[in-house]
Amino acid sequence: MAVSLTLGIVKPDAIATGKTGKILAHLEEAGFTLRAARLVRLTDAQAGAFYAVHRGRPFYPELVAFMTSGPCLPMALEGEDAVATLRTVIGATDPAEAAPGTVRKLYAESKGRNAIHASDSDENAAREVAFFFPEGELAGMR
Ligand code: IDP
Ligand code: MG
Repeated sequence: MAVSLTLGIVKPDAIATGKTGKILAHLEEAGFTLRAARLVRLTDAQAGAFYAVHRGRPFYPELVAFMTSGPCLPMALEGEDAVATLRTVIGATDPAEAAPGTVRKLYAESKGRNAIHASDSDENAAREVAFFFPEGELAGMR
C-alpha cells in the first residue's frame, strides 16, 4: 500500500477535556506523520458545508451545534493506506461499539461527542484536506 493523506479532526469534546496531546501521540504512535494542523472555531456555515453529506439526517443539527461549540483541530495526516488505517485506529462511530485501544474507545464520550473525525474514502480525504488546507500549507510536500 502506498503512502497517502487523510484528514483527521480532534473534535471540540476532546479539546475541551484536554485530550488533544494524548490523541496526537496515539496517532503518531500508530505511524502517522502530521503534515498540517490548525486550531479553528468553525462557523455554522463551515460545519454545515463540511458535513453537507449528512444534511437531512436526524443528528445533523446536533452535529453542527457540537462541531461549532468550541475549537477543533483539523489535521492532514500522512501514512501507509492513510484513510483505511486511520478509520481502524479511531474505531467505530459509537465508542460503546469501538474496539479496545481505539481513539474513540479511549477518549470519546458518546456517539455524537466522539473525540475525532476521519475521512472515509480517498475522494473525501482529498476534498476534506483541501477544505482546511490549501495545497501550499501542507508542510514538507514535494
Ligand atoms: P463517522 O464519524 O464514524 O464517519 P458518520 O456516520 O459519518 O460517522 O457521522 C458523522 C458524525 O455525526 C459522527 O462522528 C458523530 O459525531 C455524529 N453522529 C453520527 N450518528 C449520530 C447519532 O446517531 N447521534 C448523534 N450523533 C451522531
Ligand atoms: Mg463519516
